Amino acid sequence: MERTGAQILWEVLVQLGVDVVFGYPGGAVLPIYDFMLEYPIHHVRVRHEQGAAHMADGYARASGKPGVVLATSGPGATNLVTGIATAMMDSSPMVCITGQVPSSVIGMDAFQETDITGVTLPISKHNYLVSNIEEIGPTLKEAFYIAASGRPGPVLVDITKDAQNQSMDFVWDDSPVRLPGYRPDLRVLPEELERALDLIQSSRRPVVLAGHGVIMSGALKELKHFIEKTQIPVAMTLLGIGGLPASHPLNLGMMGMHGEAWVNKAIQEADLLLAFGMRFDDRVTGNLNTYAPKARKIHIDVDPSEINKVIKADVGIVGDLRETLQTLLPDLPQLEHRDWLEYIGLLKADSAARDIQNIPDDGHLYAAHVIHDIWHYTQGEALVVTDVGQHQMWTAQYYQHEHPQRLITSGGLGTMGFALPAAIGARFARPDDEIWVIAGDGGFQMTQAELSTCKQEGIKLNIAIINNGYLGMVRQWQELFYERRYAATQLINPDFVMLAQAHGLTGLRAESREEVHDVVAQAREIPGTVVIDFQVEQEDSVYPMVPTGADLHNMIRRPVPQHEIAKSDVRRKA
Ligand SMILES: Cc1cc2nc3c(=O)[nH]c(=O)nc-3n(C[C@H](O)[C@H](O)[C@H](O)COP(=O)(O)OP(=O)(O)OC[C@H]3O[C@@H](n4cnc5c(N)ncnc54)[C@H](O)[C@@H]3O)c2cc1C
Ligand SMILES: Cc1ncc(C[n+]2csc(CCOP(=O)(O)OP(=O)(O)O)c2C)c(N)n1
Ligand SMILES: [Mg+2]
Repeated sequence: MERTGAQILWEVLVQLGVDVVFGYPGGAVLPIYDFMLEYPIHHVRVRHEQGAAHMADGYARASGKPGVVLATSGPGATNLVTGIATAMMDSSPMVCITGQVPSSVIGMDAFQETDITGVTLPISKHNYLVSNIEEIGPTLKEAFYIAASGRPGPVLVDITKDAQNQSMDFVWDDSPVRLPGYRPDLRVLPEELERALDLIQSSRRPVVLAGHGVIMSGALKELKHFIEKTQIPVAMTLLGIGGLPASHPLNLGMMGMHGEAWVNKAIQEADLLLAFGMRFDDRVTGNLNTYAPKARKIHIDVDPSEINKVIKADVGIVGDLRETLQTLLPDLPQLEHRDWLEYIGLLKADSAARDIQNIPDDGHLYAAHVIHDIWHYTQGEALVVTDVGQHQMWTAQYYQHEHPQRLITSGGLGTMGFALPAAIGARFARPDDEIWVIAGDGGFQMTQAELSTCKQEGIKLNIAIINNGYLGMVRQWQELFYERRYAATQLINPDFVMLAQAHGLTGLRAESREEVHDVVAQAREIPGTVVIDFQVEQEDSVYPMVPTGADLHNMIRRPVPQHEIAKSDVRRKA
């Protein structure tokens, strides 16, 4: 049947199972928008294209399916850049469709012309410029396949306006995508598995480093089975959180810059590290010259370029983590590491008194109180989306997750402004889940315009603004490393309660710990989006901390106030 390029685009999206698109119109995509209402796909009109990109990313992280963005050429397309880079760093699948000026004027500095394939080349998994109607269908199919297969990532498809307007006979082709040279399905070599098994059996102090790849490959059951059979303790990366229930006795907690002290110490003393779907980010390793000096390394990753990129692997296995663990499991013997686990338990006891913020209610409201209490009242079952900064680290430390895809956070790029739009995207993936945004007062203001999108879409989110009056994480660095010269980090904020009200939403405020329970309870009851302004202690710091480039075991520890020494870990008691 005769179709325009714009119609073909929508038909292909329907065939690929797309149910929601996040976008913003403009001249170069008007032919596509003109047919939008004829197709059964919900379109969320955002307030800024960066918001659309983070929404698609949040949707992808909450569902495992690629999120879809639609934007116009020039400024529409360049507004996507931060969102695309964010998704690229954290391997999140996304397809961004942009309109481009007509092919006859490309290269002539036409109105709103930007070479967006050139701009996004280094920050996308792949991109295309489509200037011919015949390429629209096959290119979109390829784009979705590339975004979601192997190591997932963002793909951009730039379509010229003339290609959108051309017509041709269109029949949906459901044959599988074949791309010579793109091999996301590499098979594991048996001799590598043999070597891995030898190292596992001879190790006395092994640690599994569980990353985002555990969640992306769906290797939850396999990981649990693997560690229970081998009795190997597990350290989580920030993006791996939820890959193993926090309450599992072999789950040590988060590693790295703001990880638990005992976790980093265990890594430094280990004789074997098993890196499962993680990429040894510098926030995880600290000084590479002194990182896990006694440990052999087994690295399993679907992306061959990750093996030996940062850490030299004794055994490098390229393959999907779930499939690799499934192959390994039958040959694994039952193992015990009693002494090692006991030793880590001793390290833990010291850290619990020192590092966990267990401050009695002294009239001050600490961010850790708020996050701990939200965890407590939601019984750890909420989907939590954070922004970037101190509150993000406290969320990783104090909101314990039992399930995967329930902590959504920008790790690699650390993009302030991510939380609110990503949570809106997650809402479309998880219509029935309780969703909490935990954002800093600084980052929230970067994309706060998307409160209007919440109102327009009738979305329910609970938004906790951890309002410390500072760009807290930067202030902390200034306190520790720049002799407290607080240049450009103090914030004069809007009244967040009135801001919510101006958007037709509910605003609440809490200034003391007693008020936390009430505002959380109210927020959970009120049907629409609720913004809570938590006015917390201003000059509080995240501990422990490995300063950039320092040895992983040389953490700055929380000073131990006398009244805290006797207290035990609130999280585990609650
Ligand atoms: C303020 C701030 C502080 C931070 N502090 C910390 C910290 O203390 N600790 C910490 O851990 N992080 C911290 N981070 C996050 C850090 O920067 C990285 O984003 C994070 O460590 C990356 O985790 P990852 O390697 O598991 O995930 P990713 O970066 O997403 O990497 C996932 C890996 O899994 C692989 N993979 C994907 N799919 C599969 C599959 N199917 N099979 C096998 N492999 C697969 C990918 O190829 C990739 O190599 C911080 C970030 C910020 C913003
Ligand atoms: C877009 C962007 N700009 C700058 C930074 C650098 N940065 C990292 S954390 C941070 C402070 C965040 O402040 P806030 O949102 O108030 O959170 P807090 O640390 O106070 O919890 C800044 C400026 C960043 N990560 N992202
Ligand atoms: Mg702040």
